Amino acid sequence: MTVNPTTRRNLLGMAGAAGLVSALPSAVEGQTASGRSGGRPNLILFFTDEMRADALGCYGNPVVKTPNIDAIARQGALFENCHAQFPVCGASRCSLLTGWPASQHGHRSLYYFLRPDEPNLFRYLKDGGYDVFWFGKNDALAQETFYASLTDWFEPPGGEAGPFRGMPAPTGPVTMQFPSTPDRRALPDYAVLQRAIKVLERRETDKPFCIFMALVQPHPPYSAPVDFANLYKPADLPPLAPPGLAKKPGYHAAIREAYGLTQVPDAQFRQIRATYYAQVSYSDWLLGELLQAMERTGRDRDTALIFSSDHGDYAGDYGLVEKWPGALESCLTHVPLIARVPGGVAGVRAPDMVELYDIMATFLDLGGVKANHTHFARSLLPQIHGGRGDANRAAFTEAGYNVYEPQAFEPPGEGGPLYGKKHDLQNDHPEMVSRCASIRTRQHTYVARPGGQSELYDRLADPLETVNLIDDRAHQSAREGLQTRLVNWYIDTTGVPPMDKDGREAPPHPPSRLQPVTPDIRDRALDL
Ligand SMILES: [Ca+2]
Repeated sequence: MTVNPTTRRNLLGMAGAAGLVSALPSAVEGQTASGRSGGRPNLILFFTDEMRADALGCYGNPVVKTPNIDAIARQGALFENCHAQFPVCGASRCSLLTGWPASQHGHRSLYYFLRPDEPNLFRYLKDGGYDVFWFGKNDALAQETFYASLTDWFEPPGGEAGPFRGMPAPTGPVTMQFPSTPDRRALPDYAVLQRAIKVLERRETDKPFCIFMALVQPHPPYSAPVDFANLYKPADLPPLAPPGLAKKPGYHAAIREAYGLTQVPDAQFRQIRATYYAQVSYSDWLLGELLQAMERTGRDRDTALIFSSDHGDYAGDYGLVEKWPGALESCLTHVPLIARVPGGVAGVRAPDMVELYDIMATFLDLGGVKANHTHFARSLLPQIHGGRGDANRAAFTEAGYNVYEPQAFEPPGEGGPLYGKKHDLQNDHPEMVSRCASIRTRQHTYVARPGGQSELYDRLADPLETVNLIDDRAHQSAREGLQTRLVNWYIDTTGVPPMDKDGREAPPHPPSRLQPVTPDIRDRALDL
């Protein structure tokens, strides 16, 4: 029998979350569950993949049920305007862990991760005395960086594709819709959750811990466990941004053509959105399981929990699915960021612009660990404790890659039924993934795209970014102000030197004996 999570499981979750609200103390005081007194908080980053901020109840979604996420927002601080540094996994996560924009070290692909000579949040925490656990997908550290940065790690076998192995390959348009999966506990994210709970239960150490839960949901394929799959009716959803809008970048039409999406009716895009929302509710259920385990182990009292995601998803907006490496729509950049920190003020809603990599500075601040590199992330602890943010701040996001950096492209002929056409399109038409950069203020989105269509939107009047004002004379001065600020940001943030220094003198030892050693000279020496 199918269990409808709204009628049973979610109600239990809501009851549990409501209990947590009253049970959560306002500060870390006295003995913790392990007997560790006071000290630095444990840290958990519950990091979903491809979660749009506007898909959550606490961010104003009128349909989606996210009782557990909403609960931690009530207990902590919700950042209303957080944007990622890049709309793609690897690049976004490299920024998250360094506080660097992609332009600082060229982390703008799925194939260049943080190497041992680059800084990362987790190595700082490990060097600072934390046990650091990484459970879930990677997409951020080069393999040789793991040992120095992490205490332990676990990647569920089979990865993202695991639950869909054995299902028939989809034919027809690339909608990325798959059938439901049978068991909510058989998905990789559930295995990640179990590993995290094991850390919560440990009693044998006084070291604080940091757990990075690098989850897969609600990443496509659009498919939810069967008892979530029918939570939302397509007819009940708010309108999607329509396809065929004027002055949109070329990849809108190119993707729709290449994927066969021009044949897909609006009703099917709404079904995609409904399934995506079901996946969001599944992620919320996982968080509820974690919250219950934190309460059971007493870890709710000494653990700072941050909920966020690496970037968003089209989920049917503009007649598109998934995401695109050269795209900068707000549905891809605007991510949730909620922090429930012991001692923090409950119910904060911070309206100012913040950036995803602020998580790095916030965790370092909480852990009392200093970064040893110049970065641009800002600690969010002032807002978490009820203070004001920076009302003049803007958020910057970069995307894309150009033909002179073929190493960044997703390889042609690979990617299978879901991503094969994506790979081929960017290789056949590299102008569709050309480099671009954006600045967002609370009112505007401005996207500079030298190799394609630039964009300007007034999000207060047009939150779905449907009317491109780039050529509108009435918005000329706003555009010029944003352009100047974007250039200034590049001037200010690009190419910072490392902290260690090279001596200005030539090295003390000359290179070597300058006389060349030919084979006959070598042989004569060997024959003595
Ligand atoms: Ca991702």
